[in-house]
Amino acid sequence: MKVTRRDFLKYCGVSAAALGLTTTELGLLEEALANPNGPTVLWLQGTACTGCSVSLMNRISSTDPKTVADLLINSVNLAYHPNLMALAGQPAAEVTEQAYNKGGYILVVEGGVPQAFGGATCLAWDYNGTPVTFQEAVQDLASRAAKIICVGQCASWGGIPAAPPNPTLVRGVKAATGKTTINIAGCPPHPDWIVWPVVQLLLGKTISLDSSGRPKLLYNRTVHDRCPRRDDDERRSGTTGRCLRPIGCRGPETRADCPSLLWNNRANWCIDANAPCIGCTQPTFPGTAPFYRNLGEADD
Ligand code: FSX
Ligand code: SF4
Repeated sequence: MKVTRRDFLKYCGVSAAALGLTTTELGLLEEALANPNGPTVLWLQGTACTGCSVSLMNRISSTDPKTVADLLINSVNLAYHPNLMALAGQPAAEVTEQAYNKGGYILVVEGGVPQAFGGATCLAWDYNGTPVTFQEAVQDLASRAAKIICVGQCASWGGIPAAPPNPTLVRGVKAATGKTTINIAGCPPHPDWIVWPVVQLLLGKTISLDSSGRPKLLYNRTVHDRCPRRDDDERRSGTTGRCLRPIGCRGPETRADCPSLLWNNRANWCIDANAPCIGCTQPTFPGTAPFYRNLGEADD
């Protein structure tokens, strides 16, 4: 099924509240998508689990447009994505070269940048028979990008691949390139968080970032702020003792709107599935402490 710009707009319309879009902005987005000279999007994947792409694809599959491939290739000019594009090898690498020569594209990076061993532990592609490391690809393409969006913890700050002892010296894109990045935090990020900056940039909007490079509008409140298991809410609903703080919930310091947005096509979210928040949108994630505290060690 070929998905049209109208389908993309329909998706944005359905998710307008989550994406922070007004009716006027949806109209402007329609104009932006109709512009054949709209920005090209290049999506690179480095050291990561591909969960960020999977998260995005999961969201799209339940409603129109049906697939993210259709959405991005036919509506936004997604010129390069290792999992979604039909091209591979040299022809795929040439797509990035053409975009580089033109400049002004949106560079989306998923995954961290390993810097040990000359970056040789993660290769982006072969070009004329020569391997190009992910580090080289990111540094080159970042230099001529209009904007850089880091999707997930790994691209933003290194994430799980950079956890100690980090033998391949994985770093986030800003640390590896010195460029300002828009960090879409989460391991993985919610699909609506991933679409949001793309839509904002298509609309020509400026994205205001917090001190960690996360869009303020997406990450302005903690999970704990809106958690239905807070003591006062619990008292109101006549239940008690459901707060997961005793087993290590990181909701009080973690910035995300999971309690209102919900996950898996709005089916549920971690805490309502009885799992404590593990703080996956914080720059310090995963840290060195275990995600769950044994109740035998609980001190509060
Ligand atoms: Fe990292 Fe993406 Fe965590 Fe995985 O690929 S943010 S390991 S869920 O998904 O980069
Ligand atoms: Fe806060 Fe976590 Fe308890 Fe919810 S479960 S009230 S986020 S500490």
